[in-house]
Amino acid sequence: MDVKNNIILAMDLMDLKEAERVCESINEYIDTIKIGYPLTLAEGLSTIGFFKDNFDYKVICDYKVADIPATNEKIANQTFDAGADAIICHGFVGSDSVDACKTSAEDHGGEVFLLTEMSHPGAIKFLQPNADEIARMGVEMGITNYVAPSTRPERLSEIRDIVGKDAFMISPGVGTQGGDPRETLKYSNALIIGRSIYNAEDPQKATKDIVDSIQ
Ligand code: OMP
Repeated sequence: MDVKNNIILAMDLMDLKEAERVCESINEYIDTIKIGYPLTLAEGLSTIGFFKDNFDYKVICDYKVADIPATNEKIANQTFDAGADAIICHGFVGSDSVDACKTSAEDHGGEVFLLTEMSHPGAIKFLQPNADEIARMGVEMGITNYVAPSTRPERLSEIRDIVGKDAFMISPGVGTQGGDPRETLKYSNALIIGRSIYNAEDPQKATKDIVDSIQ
């Protein structure tokens, strides 16, 4: 996936009008948006089409899909039928569940991102000990897109070594969670940034500052 300025906006505002205002103010810097449960549950699955029709964004649906294969397939099909370009799925559920998302993505001409280790402190207990295995599973399955945490550059580096230099890796945790944009981009292809932009007093300036800092 080609991401303008290597920045993906994590749009977790729960009011579509507010989200639209933020997007309008930073449109010159952004061409890819990630939406998740907050906005989708508040405003509906049609928000995917809203961002595609009004901004021509690539839309990554962060539904962290983590169910049995049959249910994953239904979730992924609904997501792609609604116009999503990509879906994020969890890896800890195993290869059969991930494969259901991957197959749905292929059937719809979309992409799947495999979440390896998460960015928050709680991920250290259960996810971190298994994250390398999850990444290796992804490689064996032929998955080329990964999510890994900007809050732990040393782990980013290790996960990059596993998935290989040609994999496309995107990283949340920049800014509010403590991750550093420049450090993250040593290993990752793109930054996922939410609150540091949409909660900023001036989202346009906040985005421009980040863009300037990584150039
Ligand atoms: P901010 O912390 O506000 O920049 O938002 C980060 C975004 O990335 C949110 O939408 C999170 O749900 C998401 N995220 C993480 O923060 N950590 C992860 O490990 C994985 C994700 C994700 O899958 O995008």
